[in-house]
Amino acid sequence: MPLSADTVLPPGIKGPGYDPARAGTGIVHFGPGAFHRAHQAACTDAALTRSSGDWRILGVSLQSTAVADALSEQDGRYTLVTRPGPGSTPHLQVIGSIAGALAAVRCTDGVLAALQNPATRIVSMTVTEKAYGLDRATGRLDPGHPAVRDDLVRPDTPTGLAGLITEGLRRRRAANTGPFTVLCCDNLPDNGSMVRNVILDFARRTDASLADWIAEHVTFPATMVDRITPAPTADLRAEVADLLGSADNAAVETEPFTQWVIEDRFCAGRPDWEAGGALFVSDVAPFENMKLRMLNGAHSLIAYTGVLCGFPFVRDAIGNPQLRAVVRRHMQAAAATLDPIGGFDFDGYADDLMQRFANPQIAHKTAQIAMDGSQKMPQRIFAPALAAKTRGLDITPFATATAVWLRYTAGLTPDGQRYEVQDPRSDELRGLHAGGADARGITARLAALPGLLPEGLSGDPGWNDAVAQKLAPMLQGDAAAILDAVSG
Ligand code: CS2
Repeated sequence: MPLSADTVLPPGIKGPGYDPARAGTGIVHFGPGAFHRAHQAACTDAALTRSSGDWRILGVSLQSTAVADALSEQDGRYTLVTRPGPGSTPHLQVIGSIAGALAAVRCTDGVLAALQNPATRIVSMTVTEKAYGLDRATGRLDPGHPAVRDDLVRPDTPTGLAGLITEGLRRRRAANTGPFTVLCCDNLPDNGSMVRNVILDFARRTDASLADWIAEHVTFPATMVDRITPAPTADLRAEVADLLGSADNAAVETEPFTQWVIEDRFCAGRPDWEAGGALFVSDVAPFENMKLRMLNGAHSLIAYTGVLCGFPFVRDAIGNPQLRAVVRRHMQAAAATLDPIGGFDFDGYADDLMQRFANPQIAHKTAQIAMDGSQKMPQRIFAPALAAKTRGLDITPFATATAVWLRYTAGLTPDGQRYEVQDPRSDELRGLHAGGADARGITARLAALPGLLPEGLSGDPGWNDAVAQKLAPMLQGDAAAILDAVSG
């Protein structure tokens, strides 16, 4: 029997500390994947336990149907497995904050009805960097993004994120049911303003007065989200079935650490997310930059080196003394590009990150993190590189991370294994290598791609030299040579 609202949980496994059936739905969340279930949904569960309220979540999958099906079959219930690390047994908890789930591809009407429902007061999302339809070069809507292009033609039957939210808001305005808060929970800098720009641009292209209404009434708080959550595996499902006595196709596994920093600007109320540890602040940017540059930047460095040099999981890369030292050094270089946060010690943060990365119970695939580099490198590596340059600091750590990403985009390990470079700009990235293993040519072609490097780097011979110098030995050598170039 699959897990459901009626499952009697075995002793020692905690279920919702409130009656989910009595808590109404107040949030529509796009992208109810593993990260959302380990992070915002778990935090909402804590909020409902402490303070109750009509804040359960309707999950909406934009692309796939599998997650929505798994959650629907289980009345939204799923197991959160937390793995504390060496010598500790995993902790299992069944979460009740997800009320249901829809797949937008087969239920646009249902999604729009939920957005229109006055009970919906927050629309949040974890859809990954590439789903927003953001033009990186202008910071505005990219009308050529496939979902945006289709939705601009038929704005009343949208399927993409910007189209759905804009149509939802149009209906709210028409029905006079007031606005909802739009809460971006993806790893993008200034993510509140980013999603605001995208929605306002989309609205302006269909109805200028709607754009004005949104600008006046809808709030778009910025957030920083953090919890390392590997993609769920068959092993996880087998372990959960064994311990729970029920099948659970929506189980997720994660680390104990969780952080959510949120700008407190909610136009229609919010849950008591402090109960789950959320921190409400007036300016998220310092936290966001710290996390993007130190955690995510180091992750990207590990991911590309890992795929090329045979470290399938982050913990394996950290287990290698040479790479461990490089990663710690990268965090230090990233920290030096940040403005101080009062009372916060970046060194201590880096030490904690190293421990989190090393957690032997967390099997976080380097190949998973390596995906979508074109969407991740700008905020993780290029922004701190420019900040380092401006501050007169050494740019080499960032040039190194850029070089190993470029080497990765060749799609071939040094021992001849091919892999797919999964990236919305994969054609352009493949094109970088069209002239063969010529480090200067590859670096120059990268500098010419729009919306990737800031001008302060793409036109800087010092930067391009530093990248090409690091890249050259990586193109010629074996895994050891790549590791040497990364650590040199
Ligand atoms: C990772 C992140 O896949 C990636 O790109 O760097 O998902 C990372 O695990 C999270 O941001 C941690 O909070």
